[in-house]
Amino acid sequence: MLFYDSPNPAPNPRRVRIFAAEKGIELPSQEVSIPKREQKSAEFVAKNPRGQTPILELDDGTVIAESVAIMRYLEALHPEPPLFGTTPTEIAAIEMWCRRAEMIAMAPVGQVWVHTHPFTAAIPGRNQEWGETNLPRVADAFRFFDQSLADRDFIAGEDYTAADILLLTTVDFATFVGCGMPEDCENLRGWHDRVSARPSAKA
Ligand SMILES: N[C@@H](CCC(=O)N[C@@H](CS)C(=O)NCC(=O)O)C(=O)O
Repeated sequence: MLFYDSPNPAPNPRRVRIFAAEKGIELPSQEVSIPKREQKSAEFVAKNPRGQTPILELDDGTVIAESVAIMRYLEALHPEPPLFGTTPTEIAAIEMWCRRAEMIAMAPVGQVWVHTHPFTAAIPGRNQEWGETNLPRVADAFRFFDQSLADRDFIAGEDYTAADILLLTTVDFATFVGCGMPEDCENLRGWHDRVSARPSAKA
């Protein structure tokens, strides 16, 4: 298999790298440069019509796009340690927090990134005002996660899971974009210190 990766600050390939590091999986990788727009080359778009990284190409030519789908594939191949849960309740809780990380936090961070950041200035259809409208949504999202972390060490419960990976990559990308967690988010900051101290966070 071959993992088509893009370096930080790209948050979605980083999810997979952290996930693989937690599992001790070595992924043969090829870098796709987003600044050079290699993800839009005809060769890459033939593999992923969305023109985005990451993707995982299997030896039989199957291409898995979407970072969470790749994480699920790796979990199925390497169930230990489980990062998507094992009991029905754990599986549901982790899914709930993964979806919340993506929809409540990552979605508005993505809008701030695409519509306000200097790196994305050339993107057609950019709307600075819309991007700025999302700034309070990002802060609200981080405060929601902050409150949720008041009574536990990790976002989906007492164990580190895929949901922590999605939230960590979102928080770090938001910081890069310039809309990091508000000062008053003490629980979120404590959680961030905890998950960032894991060796996998260096990915
Ligand atoms: N939902 C996708 C999002 C993929 C995505 O947005 N990838 C970014 C890198 S983090 C990308 O390729 N951006 C360049 C572009 O959209 O042209 C996933 O989870 O993999």
